[in-house]
Amino acid sequence: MSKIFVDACLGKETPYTPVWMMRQAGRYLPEYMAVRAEAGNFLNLCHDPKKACEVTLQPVDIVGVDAAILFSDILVIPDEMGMDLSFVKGEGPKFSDPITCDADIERLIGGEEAASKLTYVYDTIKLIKEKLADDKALIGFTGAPWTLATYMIEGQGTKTYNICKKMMYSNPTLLHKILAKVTEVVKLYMEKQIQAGIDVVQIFDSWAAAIETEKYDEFSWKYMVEIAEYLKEKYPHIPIIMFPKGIPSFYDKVYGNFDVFGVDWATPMELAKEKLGDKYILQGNMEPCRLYSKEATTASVEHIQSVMNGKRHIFNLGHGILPDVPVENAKHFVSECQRISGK
Ligand code: 1CP
Repeated sequence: MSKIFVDACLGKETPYTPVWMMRQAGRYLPEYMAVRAEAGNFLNLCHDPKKACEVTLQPVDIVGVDAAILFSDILVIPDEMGMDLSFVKGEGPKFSDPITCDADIERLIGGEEAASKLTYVYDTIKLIKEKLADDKALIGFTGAPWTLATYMIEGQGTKTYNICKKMMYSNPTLLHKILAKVTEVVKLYMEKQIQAGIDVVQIFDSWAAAIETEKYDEFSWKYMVEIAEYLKEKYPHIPIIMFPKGIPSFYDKVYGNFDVFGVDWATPMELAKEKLGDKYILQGNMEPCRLYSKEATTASVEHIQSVMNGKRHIFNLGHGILPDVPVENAKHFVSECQRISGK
């Protein structure tokens, strides 16, 4: 059976425009909170294929999206490279020994060895594929090497990125060594996700906007393209979505062999269409906070539809859904996208 989401990613005509939401499996769903409570904590949930499968499927059943996204986190990659991830309540992710020098990089587990440790992710994918309806797609994902490196170098989330940027300008060779080592793991990790059964790949560069335009290709985009090209050569039928958040000034320079470009909420869809719409399918881009109001949601869906006209487009938010959004409003977004595009 064909999957409307995969068809849309590959530029084939579809009966309506598919829709999903970034971070759709998560804290705004009471059903997610119940499973997370059973698991004890977030990382236990990631490590438990049965429970991770269950929360992956929840938004498909409850909200009616056209694709599921694997429930995991981008930070399991540095964790399995030996960096000891923890989530401190109220403070987010933490790595106790951030990378500061060559010796730290050498200590990291690389390549096949690191990718092979993520078996719980591949087991989750296999379980999801047994249970997901044939017409729905499963999206696998990774963080972009740059976004992963920000956590590996700062040891946690950051507002200023001062430690990574100090490295970027005063010791770029060291930063490139980290990025190259992460890229090798990510290539094999995504290849194993494909072999386990994912239908589509998304690469999240959530912290793209921390890099000045002139340096964006050198420190992030080229590594994302390297991953995409490695996968496309071996698995040309698997669509790849690139989501570099907040870099409209780089749109003129975007290149590479991938299928879908994710547009963030601060970039006008008109601009994305003009610069990238002929070359790539566009995904996005409602401002996620519009989900607090049904009227604001409908107005945005109508606007996006008026720009994209149901062609070469996938509906989504322009970044992740927030935990305090009413489930009813998330359902409203999905049903409005489907109504407006003719489902
Ligand atoms: O308390 C909880 O239940 C944990 C909250 C949570 C969840 C639900 C975290 C911690 N991660 C996730 C799941 C997750 N993370 C998914 C799968 C679910 C889905 O999308 O439906 C995905 C794709 C991610 C990806 C992710 N993790 C990104 C990239 C996407 C984005 O939103 O920009 C990033 C940057 C992370 C890091 C992360 N994970 C979690 C936290 C609190 C953070 C830090 C965010 C920050 O630094 O601000």
